[in-house]
Amino acid sequence: MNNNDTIFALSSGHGKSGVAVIRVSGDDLYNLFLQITNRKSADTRHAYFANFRDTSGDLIDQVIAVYFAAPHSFTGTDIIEIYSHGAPAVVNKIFEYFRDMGGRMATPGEFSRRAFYNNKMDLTDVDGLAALLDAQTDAQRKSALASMLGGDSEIYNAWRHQMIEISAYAAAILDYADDELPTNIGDTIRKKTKKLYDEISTAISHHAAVRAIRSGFNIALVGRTNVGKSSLFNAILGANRAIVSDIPGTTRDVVSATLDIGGYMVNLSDTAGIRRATDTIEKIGIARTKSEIENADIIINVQSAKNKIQIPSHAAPNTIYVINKSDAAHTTPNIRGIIYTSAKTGTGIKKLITAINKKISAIANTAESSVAVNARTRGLLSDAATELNSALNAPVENYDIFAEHTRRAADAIGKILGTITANDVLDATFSQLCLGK
Ligand SMILES: Nc1nc2c(ncn2[C@@H]2O[C@H](COP(=O)(O)OP(=O)(O)OP(=O)(O)O)[C@@H](O)[C@H]2O)c(=O)[nH]1
Ligand SMILES: [Mg+2]
Repeated sequence: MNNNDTIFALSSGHGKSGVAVIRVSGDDLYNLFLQITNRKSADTRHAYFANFRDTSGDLIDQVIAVYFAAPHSFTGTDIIEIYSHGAPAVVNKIFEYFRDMGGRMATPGEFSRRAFYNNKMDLTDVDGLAALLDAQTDAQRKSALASMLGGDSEIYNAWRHQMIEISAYAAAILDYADDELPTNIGDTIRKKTKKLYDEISTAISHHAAVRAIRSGFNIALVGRTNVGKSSLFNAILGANRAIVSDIPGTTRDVVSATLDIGGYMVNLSDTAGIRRATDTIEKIGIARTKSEIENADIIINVQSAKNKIQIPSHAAPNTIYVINKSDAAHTTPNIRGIIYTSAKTGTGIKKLITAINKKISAIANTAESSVAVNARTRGLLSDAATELNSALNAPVENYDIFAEHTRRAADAIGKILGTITANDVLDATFSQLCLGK
C-alpha cells in the first residue's frame, strides 16, 4: 500500500497564468531537489531561486523551488514544489524532466490518497477538501473548510469510540459477575445507545440542509399560468432569461439559473404554469414542474393580484407566498407572511429577495454543528442508526445481540472515516478530486 514512487502534477489551474505550481511527491527527493536548484545542501521549507535546467543542461525556466521533508508535508512523503512561469510550454518541459528522472504523472486525487495512507487525512477530510475545491460561495467555503480541518472526523471518532465502549461493556455483562461491573451497567449502556441513536438521526435529518449549502438551495417559482412567474424570475436575476408573454402557458420547460443570495448558492427555477393542459408538450412541462416542487428546498408560490387569492390557513413551512401584479390591484391588504410584488414596476422584489435570504438562513442554521452528510456517508450513517435501533430493540438481557449490533454500528462509522474501507470506496472518494490534489 505504501508505495511512494515519484509522482508529479500541475497543482495550479491549466492554461496560461502568471505562475504555475508543480508538485512532486515521492520517497527521498532531497538529491533531486539539490540537482534542480544546483546546490550542495538545502533546508526543508525554504524557498530557493533556481535556474532550472533539463538533463542536457539547457535552461527550462527560472523558478522558485521548495523542498518539504517527510513526514512534514501534505502527503507525508517528501515533496518538491516548483513555482515556474505559467506557460504551457514551460510546464510541459518540467513534466518531461521529471519523467526523465523516473517520475510519472499523478492520477486525480493521488496526492490526497497518499496523505490518507500516510495518516495525514481521513476520508471525511478528503470529502471536505473535494467540497472546498468546488466551493463557489462563502457558505460553501466555510462548511467545506470545517470538514477538511477535521471537524467531522472529531464527531465521528467520538461516536465510534462510544459505540466500541458500549459493545465492550455489553459483552462484559455476559462474562463477568455483577459485582465486578459498574452498577446498573445495563441501563447505562442503553441510555448511551439511545443518545447516540438520537444524535445520528438528527445528523441524517440535517442532510438536506448540508446538501443545500454544498450544492445550492433549489428554489422554484410555482403557480398558475400567466401570474408572472417568468417576469419575477427575470426580476430576481436582473436579466431577461425567461420568455414572458401574455399568452397563458408560455413557459413549458424548466428554466434555471444560479445566483448568490447572501453568500449562499441558489439554483432558481422558473416552471411551467399549472393548469389543466390539453397540449402534450405542456403536459410534460407541468409534470416537470411537479418534480421541481419535490426537489425544492424552498417554493415561491406565485399568484396574481388580478385573480382570487388562495392562501392556506396552515402555510407550508418552506413556502413563500407572493402576490404579483400588485400594480394592477386596487388594494394590497397587509396579510402576515405575504409579499406583494410587481415584476412590472419592480415593487417588492427586494423584499422577496430578503424573504428568500431569511428562509435560507433558517435552513442553513440547522446544518451548523452538524456533520456534513454527503451521498457516501449518508448510507453508512443510516446503517449505524439501524444497528443502534436493533440493539435497543434486542430482548432485555440478550447482551450478546446488543454487543453485536453496537459493534456493527461502530464498523459503519469506521467506514465513514476510512478506518475500515473497501478499495472501491477509496477510488470513488479520491476520484472526485482534481489532478495535483
Ligand atoms: N401589470 C403587471 N403585469 C405583469 C406583471 N408581471 C407580469 N406581468 C404580465 O403578465 C403576463 C404573464 O407574465 P409571465 O411572466 O409570462 O407569466 P408566467 O406566470 O410565467 O406565465 P406562464 O409561463 O404562462 O405560466 C405578461 O404579459 C407580463 O408582462 C406585473 O407585476 N404587473
Ligand atoms: Mg412563464
